Amino acid sequence: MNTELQRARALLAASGDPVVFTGAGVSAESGIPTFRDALTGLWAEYDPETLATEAGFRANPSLVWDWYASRRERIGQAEPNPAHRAIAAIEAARGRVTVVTQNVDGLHARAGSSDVVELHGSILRARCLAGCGPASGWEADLRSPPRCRHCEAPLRPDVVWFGEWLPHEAVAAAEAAAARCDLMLVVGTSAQVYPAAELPFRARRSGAEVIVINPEPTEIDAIASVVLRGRAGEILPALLP
Ligand code: BV8
Ligand code: ZN
Repeated sequence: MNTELQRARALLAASGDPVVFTGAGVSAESGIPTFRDALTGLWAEYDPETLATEAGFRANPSLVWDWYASRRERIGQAEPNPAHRAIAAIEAARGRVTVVTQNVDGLHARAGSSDVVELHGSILRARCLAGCGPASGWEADLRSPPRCRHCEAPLRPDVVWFGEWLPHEAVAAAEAAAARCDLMLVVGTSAQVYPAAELPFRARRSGAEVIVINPEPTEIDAIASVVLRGRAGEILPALLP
């Protein structure tokens, strides 16, 4: 076993309060394209940062809704992969492990993680564009935005779009976890989207060790105690006792 993996195993074994921070890469081996790869087919010519915005939705509700509907269908056919399961196994072995995710696919919960902070909401829920009611589930086969039954405004996916504030309770929980943990596993994120990408730096400032798991280099590598260059579905199971 290589020394970096041995060091990471030792850090996890010694940790009293590990937190896992994940991005789209943790779901890649479930067959879910990472965020920037998600724009294929009909949406290939669109920039996610314009499509994943309220203005983009208001300009073309059916196009944006269909993009989310197709992603949601794909997620419905996907299964948690060994990375999600290894994270749930860490919790099963030690009790509480907070998972702070940027993903909207719900796969951590489906793998068995019970303390999941969804910083960017969930594609599995929808809410009224006019904000008149709570989020709810939506039927998968709708091909254009359903209407709110209270005010007739279109429903929108219950995700955080670019230019929108993150849910304050999720931000508070994520910041508390980053401040409290003695180890943060940073898995499958390009760390380009803020304020989420701030969290590993916050954990480091609070004295936590940081382990990065990613096939590609990221800005978080500079503050990492260990960088494991590879895929989460292979590396995370190898960290378990
Ligand atoms: C905000 C939900 C305050 C939707 C997402 C100008 C105007 C306004 C805001 C900004 C601006 N300029 C910058 C900003 C801030 C902006 C931002 O950060 N932009 C970036 C692009 C620079 N942030 C925001 O707008 C946030 N809100 O700032 O509010 C505000 C309020 C009002 C006015 C102004 C400001 C909101 C950000 C949330 C956006 N919503 N998702 C949806 O999903 O459709 S973000 C979306 O992209 C994903 O959720 C995800 O978080 C992100 C992509 O990041 P990753 O998860 O890291 O995925 P990525 O594909 O990038 O990387 C995958 C990684 O996995 C890679 O490193 C790869 O190597 C690795 N990998 C691949 N395979 C594997 C693997 N790793 C391990 N194993 C493998 N097998
Ligand atoms: Zn409404």
